[in-house]
Amino acid sequence: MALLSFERKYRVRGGTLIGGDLFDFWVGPFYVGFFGVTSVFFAVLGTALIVWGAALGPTWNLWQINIAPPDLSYGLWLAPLADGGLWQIITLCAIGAFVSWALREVEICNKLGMGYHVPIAFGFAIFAYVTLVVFRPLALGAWGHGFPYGIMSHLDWVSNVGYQFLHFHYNPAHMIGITLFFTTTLALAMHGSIILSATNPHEKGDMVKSSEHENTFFRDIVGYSIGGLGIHRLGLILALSAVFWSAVCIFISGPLWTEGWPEWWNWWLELPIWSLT
Ligand code: UQ2
Repeated sequence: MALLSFERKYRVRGGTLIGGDLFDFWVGPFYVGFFGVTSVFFAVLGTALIVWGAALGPTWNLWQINIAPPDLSYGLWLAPLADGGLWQIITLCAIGAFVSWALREVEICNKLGMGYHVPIAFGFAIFAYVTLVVFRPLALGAWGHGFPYGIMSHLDWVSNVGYQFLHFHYNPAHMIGITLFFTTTLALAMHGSIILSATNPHEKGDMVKSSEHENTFFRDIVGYSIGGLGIHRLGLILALSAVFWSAVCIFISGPLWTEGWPEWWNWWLELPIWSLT
């Protein structure tokens, strides 16, 4: 793939976290680096193990292929390959590939003199995944609490865990997570619509409007404009908070509370302040 003329200026040497200049090169449009090598290594190994797991299973139907975690009876031990061991190694490969990719992003940020917002944001997604397949299974004492790798099977897992906890209704972290997801969609809808409406002409031949038009629209309608940079900061914090509270929601379901979440709120009724006798 051809290098765009201005890209040469930004393709600078250095900024690597490990390996010095050894892996500091590009393949076509792609920066390699030490973590490019480890990304590809873990991704290829993990994918090969998934195909191996599929070959052991009863079906090649893409929707039904399933790599299950070990039975709960294996606790936190290593399981035989065909009995959940593949799931364990595939999980390690996935985490290796995700973390490698995040660190490759960090090296590219260094080269460009950018902040680390992108790798930090990706780190929240990695954190959510690791919460599901490592932190929560550790807290519950068995790898079998991780979710199975399969298109239908992981949906079944979500459904079953949902029933187990009354669909998380009245889980306080669930409430906060939902509120943040909805607010994220509201913010993006407001942002996307204001950008399109300021960019597209109102009448044929109109000029593209400036950011002052955007400010004025929101000041006229809600009395406040957060600004062009502000809306992106707000969007990022809303999205990352939604991911964070989702992870809290599932982590506390099981390790901290095993009944339906409505009962959790009995702490309020059990406060000593109500007993007047
Ligand atoms: C804004 C602004 C933008 C925007 C948006 C707003 C010019 C192009 C969407 C308006 C945002 C506000 C009022 C905050 C809303 C708060 C929540 C919690 C949804 O002012 O600057 O830049 O895109």
